[in-house]
Amino acid sequence: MELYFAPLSCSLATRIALYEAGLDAGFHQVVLSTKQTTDGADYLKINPKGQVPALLTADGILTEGPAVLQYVADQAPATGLAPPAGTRERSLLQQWLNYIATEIHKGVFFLLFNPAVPAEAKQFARDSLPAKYRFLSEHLAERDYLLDGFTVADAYLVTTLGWAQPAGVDLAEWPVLARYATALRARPAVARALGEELALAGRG
Ligand SMILES: N[C@@H](CCC(=O)N[C@@H](CS)C(=O)NCC(=O)O)C(=O)O
Repeated sequence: MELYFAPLSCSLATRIALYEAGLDAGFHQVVLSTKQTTDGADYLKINPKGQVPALLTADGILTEGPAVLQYVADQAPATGLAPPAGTRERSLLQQWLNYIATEIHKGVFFLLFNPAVPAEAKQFARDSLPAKYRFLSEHLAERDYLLDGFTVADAYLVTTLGWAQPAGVDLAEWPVLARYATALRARPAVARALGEELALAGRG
């Protein structure tokens, strides 16, 4: 498997999942502004959407973070990174992945980070975050993970929590989420993935 990624972006969740799963993978850094990989490939020929993550598998290219994360988890079913397909628990995992992708990732941070987004839209996104963080805080108040154990949804959520500070959101105001992020970042696979991508982003 080959992961196409950009440091500290949403593709970090897939790197975390790969390390949690103990799977071998190659990594190719994508420069999102030029759609080139740092090893000189035209990324649009690999993923015409030009977005990360993309995972090259023996069967071809797979895109969309929630799909990629579940694919990785399914390569290592014993790890419990995703509950078995067809169960209610698997639907709950998909519920979380979709919530993070649409409400947190695209609904807030995509807007806050994109320089082309007008200030009013950014403010709208910023104002929508407390209700979402309150919902997550209430869910995680008595739990260590979104589901019963660590899953790829936690890999995705901890990735997005890393965007709070650069977006000017003080996670200290959300102690449940701060505790959750700190605990997850202490997991060896998360620490390794985050450490590597911080270094690649020049923040190591
Ligand atoms: N729908 C895609 C969105 C992925 C996405 O937004 N990736 C961002 C990085 S976090 C990206 O590649 N941005 C560059 C671009 O959209 O051109 C998914 O869920 O995987």
